[in-house]
Amino acid sequence: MAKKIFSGVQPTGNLHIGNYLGAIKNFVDLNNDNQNKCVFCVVDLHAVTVAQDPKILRNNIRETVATFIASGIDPKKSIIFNQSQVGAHSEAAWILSCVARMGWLNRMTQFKEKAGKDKEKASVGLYSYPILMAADILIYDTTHVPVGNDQKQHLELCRDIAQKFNNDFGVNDFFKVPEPLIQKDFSRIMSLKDGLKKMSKSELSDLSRINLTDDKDQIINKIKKAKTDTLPMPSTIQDLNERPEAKNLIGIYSSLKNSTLEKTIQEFSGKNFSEFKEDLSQITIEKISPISKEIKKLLSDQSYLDKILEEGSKKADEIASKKIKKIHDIMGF
Ligand code: AQP
Repeated sequence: MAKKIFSGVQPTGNLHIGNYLGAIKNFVDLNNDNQNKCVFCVVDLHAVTVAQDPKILRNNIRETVATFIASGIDPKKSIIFNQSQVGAHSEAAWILSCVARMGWLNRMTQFKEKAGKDKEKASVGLYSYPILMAADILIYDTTHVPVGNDQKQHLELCRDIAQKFNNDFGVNDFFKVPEPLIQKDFSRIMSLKDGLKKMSKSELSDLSRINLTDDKDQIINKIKKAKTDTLPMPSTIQDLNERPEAKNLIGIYSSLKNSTLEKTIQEFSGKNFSEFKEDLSQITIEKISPISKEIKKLLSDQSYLDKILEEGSKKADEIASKKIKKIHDIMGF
């Protein structure tokens, strides 16, 4: 069945192997299926929910586009653009913020994690971020949203908002209620320093993640220093219980190999961790280095990247502004 796909990545720098395995790799597969209509967005309006330096933000927007293309998304097949260039996102977000309920937003765990202890000082945008995310998705009549596991709750909220709008205005099926596309395994890659914490761009320690721009030596060094425990490599899945760091590294290896945890466990059962880490470094370099080389090459041609964004924004605007006109009509504007 033809799917309408939408997903976004924040241009907050340091795109890492978690973003790749949890989301971008999946975008590439969806882009390659000719039946799908894909829209991939650099969500710069989401990025400014925390302070950004404008010059760095502009570079990060280009770097995110370069990462999409270097990973295998074809701008001739999929729409690639940045959110701020299509006004319909902000307008729909305002309208949907009048549909969403405070109680729904109060349950969002990502806000609690990101705002930390001092919620009073967090931006209002950080709090209402999931409504903008719902707007992003709904204005393209999206049927499927490929995301990492951390976005599951926001997607459920998006579904609730779509249904409430349709009910409130008696417009059955006006907003399509989108399905999440979350990989069964490896949809949450954890920090190399703490197997209980998500690998994240904003984590201060660069050793906690493998960036998609890391070179061979950086990858080897980070994997060598990655936290493990004192036990030998597991022989069964059950052996991974209570061993979050080992599970994470074995998960990364399995995902890069397009294999399963079970097969990886079989492959390394009885061996020691240092042997496994060598093989993990090798497969990571094999998969990530071509992407990182291509990112660097693309970044040397800024006008090409800007052109992709400009053309993508025009195409996205054509679709989104039609939906906004219909929303105006429904709401009596
Ligand atoms: N650790 C992860 N494992 C699997 N998937 C992940 N994603 C992010 N981290 C992991 C998925 O990547 C896509 C883009 O994420 P994003 O840039 O929009 O924002 P995020 O989820 O907030 O990512 P980070 O890395 O944690 O950024 P910061 O530190 O800036 O908040 C999404 O589909 C996400 O699920």
